[in-house]
Amino acid sequence: MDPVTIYITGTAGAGKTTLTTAWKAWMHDQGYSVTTVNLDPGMEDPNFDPDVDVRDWVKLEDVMATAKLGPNGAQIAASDMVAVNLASVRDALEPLRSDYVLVDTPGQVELFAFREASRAIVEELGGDRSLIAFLFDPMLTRVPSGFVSLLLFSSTVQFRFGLPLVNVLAKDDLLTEEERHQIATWCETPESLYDAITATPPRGDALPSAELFRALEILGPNWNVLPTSAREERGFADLYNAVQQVFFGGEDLDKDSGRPAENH
Ligand SMILES: Nc1nc2c(ncn2[C@@H]2O[C@H](COP(=O)(O)OP(=O)(O)O)[C@@H](O)[C@H]2O)c(=O)[nH]1
Ligand SMILES: [Mg+2]
Repeated sequence: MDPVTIYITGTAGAGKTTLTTAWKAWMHDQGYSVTTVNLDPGMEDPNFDPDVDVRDWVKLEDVMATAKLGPNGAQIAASDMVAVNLASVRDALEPLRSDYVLVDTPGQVELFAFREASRAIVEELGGDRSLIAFLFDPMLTRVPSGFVSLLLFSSTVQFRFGLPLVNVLAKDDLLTEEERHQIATWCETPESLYDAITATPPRGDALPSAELFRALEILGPNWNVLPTSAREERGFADLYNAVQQVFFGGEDLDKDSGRPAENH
């Protein structure tokens, strides 16, 4: 069976790289077979040691030097060059034969979500056993307008890729108990989020919050945002179960094979 490939995406600094490392360690401890891939040509995190690193083929600093581009232009050029080198990434990944592949995506979400090359990357790397984990930044999530904006953003990403998507609240150790409870309530009862977002009237000709919320309801996003903390190693079992739910309908996996246990 082909591996389940999970693309970890979200706004810059949301915690993608840290979560990729911590979740891999957790899966490894549980006895699941997992590998990590770095798709960020600009990755400079010394704590991240991916099994397959696109920087073996495309490095942001090299693109800047050879194409004489500034960091922004080079990031765009480099993310397109990743697509060109994808066969090499796949060839490096193939002999590792894991059941799960965690893919860390470029720091800036738009380089993954809004570049045409990314669709080709996802298609070639994970095919129809791909899933997107969209990270919610805790500082945005705790504010009603930030939370609604991230729900809209994650729906946009899901729409772009046409893939299953799991919403993940990252770094929830940075939130107070009260904030965590508030976010959980918004997830469980969207009406409470409606009340929160309509409490402040919009200024000038800003889009009325109530209308925006109705649009969100029609979109029918996944309201559930799974709380995690890579720092405190929390939430990984729930995240893993959410992935299971998508691909195996929630069956237990056999710890030796990482596949659904046959006698269940
Ligand atoms: N408190 C806390 N900080 C975190 C956590 N995960 C990541 N960070 C910090 O958030 C910053 C950005 O993390 P990083 O993984 O590089 O984000 P990325 O740009 O989305 O890949 C770094 O300073 C991390 O140390 C977490 O679970 N808790
Ligand atoms: Mg990163």
